[in-house]
Amino acid sequence: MALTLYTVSGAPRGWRVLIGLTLKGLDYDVHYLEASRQEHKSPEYLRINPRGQVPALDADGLVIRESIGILAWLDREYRDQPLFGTSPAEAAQIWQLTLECEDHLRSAINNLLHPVLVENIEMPKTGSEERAALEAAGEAMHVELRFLDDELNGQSYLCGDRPSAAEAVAFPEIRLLQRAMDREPEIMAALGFRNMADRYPRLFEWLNRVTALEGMDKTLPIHW
Ligand SMILES: N[C@@H](CCC(=O)N[C@@H](CS)C(=O)NCC(=O)O)C(=O)O
Repeated sequence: MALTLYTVSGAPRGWRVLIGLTLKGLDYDVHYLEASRQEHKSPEYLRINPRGQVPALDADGLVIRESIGILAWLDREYRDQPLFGTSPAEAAQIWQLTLECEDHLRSAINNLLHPVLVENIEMPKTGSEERAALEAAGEAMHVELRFLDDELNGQSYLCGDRPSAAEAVAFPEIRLLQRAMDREPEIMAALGFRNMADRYPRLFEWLNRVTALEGMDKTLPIHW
């Protein structure tokens, strides 16, 4: 089956699907859209996804949108290397964590990294409303990192000993955080994001473990 993924370089939801395809060892083509040129809002792309969002997957003419829906479809179509486990109990655990990451982790990352990486703000003055908002976003992010670090206690991956859909959803977010720490070290350090290995050692090891999985390098944003 010919699989073509439509995404934007670095878009975390498209990245999820790239990881899902990679974990399953599937061959695929990627059609990168230029967000700066609004290609995801072009009439051609709106015929693929009327919401003008990425990702969308074309599987021999069957077009699927919604990143987690695509992961679920991949798992039904291709049974090897399951993304959602093999037993009801495993599926429950993986769906739970996958949706928690989609909800809590995604919004924590967005609230923190939008001002830091997209708006490129300077560190706001102590006592200002902006400073309080940024510190609150940082603290909400720490809550999520602590949560994931605890989940990794005694296991290699978020839901056990094999990578799953939870990795596909969590990895892009944590990798984006690492990118922000590399690109804006001062502001991130002021918010307590200095060295992930010290504060979140299990999560740091997990990040390295997932990074080292076969084919993961090809999922990284092409503009990095
Ligand atoms: N729930 C959708 C959300 C898709 C989404 O918001 N994608 C972002 C990129 S990560 C996008 O296309 N943003 C551009 C826009 O909404 O105009 C999914 O998980 O696929």
